[in-house]
Amino acid sequence: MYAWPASEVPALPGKGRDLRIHDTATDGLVTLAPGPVARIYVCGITPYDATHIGHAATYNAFDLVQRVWLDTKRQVHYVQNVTDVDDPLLERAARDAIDWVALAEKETALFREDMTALRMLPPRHYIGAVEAIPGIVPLVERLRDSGAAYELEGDIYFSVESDPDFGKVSGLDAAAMRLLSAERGGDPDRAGKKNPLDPMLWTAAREGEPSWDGGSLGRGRPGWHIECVAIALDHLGMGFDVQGGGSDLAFPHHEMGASHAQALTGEFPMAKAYVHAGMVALHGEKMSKSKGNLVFVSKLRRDGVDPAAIRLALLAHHYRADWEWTDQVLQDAVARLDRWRAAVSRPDGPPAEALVEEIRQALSNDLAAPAALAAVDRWAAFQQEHGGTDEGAPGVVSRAVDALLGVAL
Ligand code: 5CA
Ligand code: ZN
Repeated sequence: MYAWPASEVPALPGKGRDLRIHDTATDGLVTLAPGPVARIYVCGITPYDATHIGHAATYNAFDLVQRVWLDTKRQVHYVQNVTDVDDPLLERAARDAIDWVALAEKETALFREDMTALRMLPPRHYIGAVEAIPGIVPLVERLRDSGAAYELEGDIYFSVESDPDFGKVSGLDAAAMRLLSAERGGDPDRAGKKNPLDPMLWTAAREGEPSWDGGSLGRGRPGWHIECVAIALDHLGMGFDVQGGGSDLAFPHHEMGASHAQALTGEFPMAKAYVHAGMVALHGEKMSKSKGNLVFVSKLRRDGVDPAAIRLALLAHHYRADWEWTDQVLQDAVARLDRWRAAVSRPDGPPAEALVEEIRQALSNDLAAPAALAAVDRWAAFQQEHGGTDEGAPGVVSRAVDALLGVAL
């Protein structure tokens, strides 16, 4: 699939610091030391509804990861998927009596527009589940042939017990896993499974549902976790730097993905850091397509909200925090954007070098965006009150805010 256009990332004087970031698997901070090309996989949308602020907040976190790496003069190899066939998409299409392909295409197109407006850097490879099927089938065959997977009434399940490292990503106990499995796409109560947690790798063709040729697996469609593993291994290979998503993906999605990859390659972990963003709520509950308590990025844009203000609203919260979207959050961001724009609209101002270093330091320390915003706030307030004589300082600030925070002033 094609992704979306890249906004330019201005080069800054000097060089950024290596990223230290929280890894869910070790529940601690790790300093990543990627090679000249840093590798990141971020789980993409299931396109059955428009991009909401929760999605945007999660993609904002991983956009910052890339901006920190780019500032260390590395290249970034970024891969993202689109879960363009899965139960929730098919269910929504059936509910609304529309073609599931048309629904997926429409919502993916809107996602691209939202990402472009928010200045999120595009993935180098943007891969749909459907187009990944030819790569998924041989992996499932290998898992079955090696005994890590088994058949149940035509469906193929992965056996979590085949992986000695199972549980190491989320660190959850069996009871918690079972609850989350039922909530998040699993089927722990299906009779005949070896372990209730075992996830589906290949769903045999069902009446009225789309299906594809699965070679020796028979016709069917891919499971959710193997989709991301196949795409990640194909485009990045084992041991890439970051796998990212919201905290609701730690279990089962990233746990199962690590297990599939372990069974396929004998290695753990698939990613050096498992990075998870907090959940954004609305009216006290996690924003979710299934609940419908959503604030859409596209709706805000249609209402005339500057995408840079939306971005600042996201940046005002630490990526690991769970937080609540309110009108006040947006108003504060709009006011901040006005202050910053006024401050950089003059030809000179207070020196900017220390500010650039403060932003760098904040972001390299587990993406502390709120601290970066506070530093820019202080510079802008000083400019407002006292001005300054450094020619070109406002330009430096403007480029730093663009390059490191993705906000165009
Ligand atoms: N297609 C799969 C990943 S392979 C999926 O989870 N799609 S999604 O559309 O449901 O979510 C896309 C991303 O947004 C995921 O990383 C998810 O964790 C994140 N996300 C969903 N809801 C929220 C929320 N309320 N707050 C923050 N992030 C969220
Ligand atoms: Zn995924």
